Amino acid sequence: MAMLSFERKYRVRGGTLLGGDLFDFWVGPFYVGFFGVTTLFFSVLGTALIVYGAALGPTWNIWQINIAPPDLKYGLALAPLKEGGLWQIITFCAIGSFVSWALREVEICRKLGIGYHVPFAFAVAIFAYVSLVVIRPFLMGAWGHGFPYGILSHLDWVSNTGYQYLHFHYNPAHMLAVSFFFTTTFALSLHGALILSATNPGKGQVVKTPEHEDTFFRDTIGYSIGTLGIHRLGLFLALSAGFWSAVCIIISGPFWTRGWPEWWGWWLNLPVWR
Ligand code: UQ2
Repeated sequence: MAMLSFERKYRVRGGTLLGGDLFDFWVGPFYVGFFGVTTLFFSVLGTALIVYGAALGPTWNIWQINIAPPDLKYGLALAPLKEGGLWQIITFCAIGSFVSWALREVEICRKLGIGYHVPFAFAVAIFAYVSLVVIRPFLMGAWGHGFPYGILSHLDWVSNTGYQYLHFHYNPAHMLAVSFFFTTTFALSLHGALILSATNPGKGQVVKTPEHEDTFFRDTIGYSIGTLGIHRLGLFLALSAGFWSAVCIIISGPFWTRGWPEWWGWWLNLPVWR
């Protein structure tokens, strides 16, 4: 693969967090680094263990393959390999590879001298996953509260966990998370449509400028957030969606054990209604 002239200029030594110059090289287009090695190690081992777990199971049906966490009776201890121990090691490998990937992104940001927005954003996604398989199970005292690794089985887990709290839509943090997810898609649809409208003005016409983009929104709603602003808003909305998703599941169990509709009793019990 040919190197871009830009890459020739910026493929420089340094910026590593760990390993110094030892892993500071590229394989083809890919930066390696210490964390490239650990990403590869954890992802290959984790994937192999998933395939092994599937081989132990009753089916090769891709929808039905399931690698379950340990029974609740094992608490926060290590379980036998075929009784959830596999799930525990796979979880360890998953977190190991996700965090390695984030740190490899940090090293690349340091080389380029750019901000850490991308690894930060990825860290929020990692936080959402870790909430489900480490933080909440830990707070509830058993790894068995983690979700199972399987296409249908994890959906069943989400459904069952939701119904344990009667109606998850009454969870205030869930309300915030859903609202942020919807607003994220709204903002991206506005942005995507606006960019394409300005860059595809029609046959024979010249591509339009950001001033045209600003003017469209000033004419329609009296306000334009601006070309940089829309990306700040998008990042904020998307990270908020992930953050409140993590909060909504961490508070379910460790901090609220009854049905979520009941939580709103504080509102019904306000002295102003009496
Ligand atoms: C905008 C702008 C962009 C955009 C978009 C807007 C030129 C290319 C989409 C319009 C966005 C607004 C007014 C914010 C909407 C608020 C929410 C919460 C969805 O002004 O500047 O840059 O892409």
